Amino acid sequence: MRMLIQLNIRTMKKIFLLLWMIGCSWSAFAQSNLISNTGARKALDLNGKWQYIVDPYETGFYDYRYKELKETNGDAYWNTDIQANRTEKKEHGYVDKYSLNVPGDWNHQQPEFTFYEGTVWYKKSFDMVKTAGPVKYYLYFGAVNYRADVYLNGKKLGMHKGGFTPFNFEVPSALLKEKGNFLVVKVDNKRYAEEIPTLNTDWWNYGGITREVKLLEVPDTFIQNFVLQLKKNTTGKAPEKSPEAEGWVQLNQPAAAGEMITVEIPELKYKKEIAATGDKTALQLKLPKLQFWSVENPKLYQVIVRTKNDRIQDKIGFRIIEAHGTQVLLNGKPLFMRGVSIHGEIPQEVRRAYSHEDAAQLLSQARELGCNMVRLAHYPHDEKITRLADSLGVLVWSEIPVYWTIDFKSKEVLEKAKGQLEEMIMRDHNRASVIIWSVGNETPVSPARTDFMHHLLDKARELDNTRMVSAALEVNYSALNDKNVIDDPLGEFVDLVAFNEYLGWYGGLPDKCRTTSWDTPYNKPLFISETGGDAKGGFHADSLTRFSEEYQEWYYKEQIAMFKRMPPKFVGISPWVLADFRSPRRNNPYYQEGWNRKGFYDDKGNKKKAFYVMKAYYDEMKKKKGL
Ligand code: GCB
Repeated sequence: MRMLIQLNIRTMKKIFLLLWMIGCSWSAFAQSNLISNTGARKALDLNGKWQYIVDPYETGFYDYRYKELKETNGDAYWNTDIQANRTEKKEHGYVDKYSLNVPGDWNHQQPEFTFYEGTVWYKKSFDMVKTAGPVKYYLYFGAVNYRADVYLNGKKLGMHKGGFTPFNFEVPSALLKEKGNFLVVKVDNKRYAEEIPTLNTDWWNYGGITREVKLLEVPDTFIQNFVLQLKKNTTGKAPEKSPEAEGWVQLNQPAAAGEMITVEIPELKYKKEIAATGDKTALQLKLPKLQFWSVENPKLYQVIVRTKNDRIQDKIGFRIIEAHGTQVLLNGKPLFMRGVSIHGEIPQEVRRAYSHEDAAQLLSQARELGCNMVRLAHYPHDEKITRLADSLGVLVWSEIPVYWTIDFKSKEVLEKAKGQLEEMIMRDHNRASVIIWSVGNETPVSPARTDFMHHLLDKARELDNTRMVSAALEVNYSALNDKNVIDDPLGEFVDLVAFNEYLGWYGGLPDKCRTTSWDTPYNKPLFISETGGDAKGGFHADSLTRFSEEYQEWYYKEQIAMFKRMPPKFVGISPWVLADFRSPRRNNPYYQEGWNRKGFYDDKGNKKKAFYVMKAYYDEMKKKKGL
């Protein structure tokens, strides 16, 4: 009898194991809903050295007939321990000699990776202490470029595409061991016509696990995400002293009957209890008198959200941003954006930016230029930079890589773009610094493209109606005449009409600016989201010599004189670009050598002459317009 019971328990255990394994493979290609604010969660840091196997032919993924290998296949890479069973034939394996740092692109870590586009298998072993009691575990990735297939202890957890946004997969607790977990990620940064971005970009396609990795531990029922922002304003007036805030709290599963959610802002002595409804509970709060977040006073409040089982906190600034008529108002006051466009790259080390120090370098360079705003181009940057912007009082334009010629006719591509948009917004919707969600850059006008972009703008508003939505529009240089009108049909659907112009670099000489004017038929604020010309740092010549610092200096002098003649609806600019950045398209053998040289700073961090011209203009504008 005892034997029988034991047998039954053993069989039941097996059945249980089998059931969750089936469940697991069902969810193999579905991403768990994104968990936000992960810095406030208990987590095991999985950064550091990861072993790797470079696999340009994807031998670990396809068999010799190019059929996908099943994960149970003994030849599969992720189960490989090269030391075990020495008589077995193995043609791959992970050893310390082949290691890469995570976070970090692979390109800058080994010379043979500089131009690499393909598959690299990453492997990390880790131990952990499992918490007794009802908790859940999630593997969280800040970003992997571009496709990540994730396996733990030989079991596939899921797949994610999109190189600049976070994702997480739930890890069944039974799959985790206290010792010797074997985590493998197949990373593939090949470019495809039907992906986002597509085949063609003017930036380096850095591959790898480019942002942080961690194993999150959360309560069984937990707060997956919450947002609290001042209620959208359409009046053009300054917000009330005791403003209304709105948002929601998302749980990972429906709340128990009668469960309450508490929102607390200790510094304001504010506390409110709200009855939870299903898995998403709306928040409508009348806050006490507070200090508004702004550029001069980036005040953040600690906001705590609690349920019976969980507690999460974030630092949130409260402000209102609004496009009103032809102005942009920050807390009811007209704003002139002294911006600069930034790539998420550290040129001195020829690599992707990922750390707090990297964010500090980029933002302090922008602030030295006199900026109150940055355009984080052309993809969502690391969360550390939007968080730092919050605490420094720098305004942010955040964008998805819908860049140039995406396949606008494809529904699947639209879904991919929506996915990236959602991940960007869900990560950063509590950041006061973020004032603009941009759905793309320089997309060529056609009915299919306008429809595609319109869908994205609608989606951005549906996800977050408290910020402006926009896109960087393009100017057709061949049609340039002295009076240029930005009448792109997408202008009807954006809050801010933004356009890129390179008059004097791609079109004519800089003195063309003297006779050129810009306007838009839309009764909306007008913003120049890019302008610039190349200069190789340290190359001096007369101002007519392209690629010299003098040419770039002249370019900005003429541009600035033109800005001064812009119509009153002109609300700012984000010139191209803060620093020189790597691009496979830029191969002038004297001046570029794989670098786009339009930076105010060169690749060593030196300021070019144009820096001082732009800075003088920004100093003047700050005096004139404030903030
Ligand atoms: C643009 C693009 C930007 C390029 C830049 C250039 O219009 O938006 O990604 O890098 O021009 O340097 O040509």
